[in-house]
Amino acid sequence: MISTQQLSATIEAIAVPGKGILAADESTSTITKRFQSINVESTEENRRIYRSLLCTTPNIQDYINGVILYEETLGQKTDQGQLIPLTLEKNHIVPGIKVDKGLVDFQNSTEEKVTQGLDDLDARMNAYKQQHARFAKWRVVFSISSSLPTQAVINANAESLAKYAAICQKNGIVPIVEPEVLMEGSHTLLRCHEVTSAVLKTVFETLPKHGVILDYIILKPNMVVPGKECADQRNPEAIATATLDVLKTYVPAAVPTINFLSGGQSAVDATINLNAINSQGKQPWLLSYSYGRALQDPCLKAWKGNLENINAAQKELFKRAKLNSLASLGKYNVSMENEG
Ligand code: 5MM
Repeated sequence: MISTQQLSATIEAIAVPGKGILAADESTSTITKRFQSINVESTEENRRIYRSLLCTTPNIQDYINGVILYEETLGQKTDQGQLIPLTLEKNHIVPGIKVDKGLVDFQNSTEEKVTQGLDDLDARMNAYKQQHARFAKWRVVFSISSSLPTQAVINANAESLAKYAAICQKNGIVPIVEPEVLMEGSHTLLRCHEVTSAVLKTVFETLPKHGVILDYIILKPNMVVPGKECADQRNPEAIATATLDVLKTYVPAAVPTINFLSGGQSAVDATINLNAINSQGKQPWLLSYSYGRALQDPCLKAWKGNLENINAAQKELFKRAKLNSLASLGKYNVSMENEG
């Protein structure tokens, strides 16, 4: 039996117009790659300094009301000696936790992946709650080629998302449901539309079969975009139209908020496209952001692992959060990139 009181309170705290989620839940191997790009060693202490920097950015709560953390960060403290999730809570930002355990090959394929971590998930939930997490995240990924993804991998990933979401809700934790169609490849916008449709169709057929209540989930999908190597990159309006077409066809209105991933779009492109999506009239759900790279990249580059750069890095994060907040309201203009 699901007690909806906690789920409802968390959704009310997160599904707020003009606010979005920061994805700061890179696994150790992913954050190590990010740090390598700025020549910083990925030690536990450097990861603590960096995640503290993100979570203590002055006034970030004006635009960010949820942060997805990695398990390690739940137990780390700011320089002031306060646990990072508690610092977030104090600033009216809801702490969340990545609960999947990463990707493994699907059956005999090396090209298709499924997500692992279900086995001990129910048992882990209680510990995450004790550590102040009120929502969770589980990501599945799909590569596009002329023959992929197969319906078999779509079914397998939809099943894991649904089982995860049901376990979260049973424990009073709001699940972020993240089915990501990857941007790698030369596929067209139309092909991404086709694959994203197939994925969301299956996901929303599967969630109710496992008793997941759609009113208490956050959907974190990709935007419908052409592959990175596609010659025809299309304009933001075409991306917005294609994205909304898929969402309106497959995502029930009961879902309160859709928070897009950035998926490798540049920071500015992710803002421009979010604004275009929110410039096409009122939709049944909020349409906001849960970006990782598109919020963090300029901040990471400004930080460079140097304590003296912390203020400059926080200013970069604040700027991206503010501009994406405006984009989530359809009030962004690219000329704002050069202001302030
Ligand atoms: C922040 O990165 C998240 C964790 O990634 P790994 O499991 O690969 O370490 C990731 O799930 C992220 O939340 C999504 O990919 C969305 O981030 P982007 O950068 O695409 O907005």
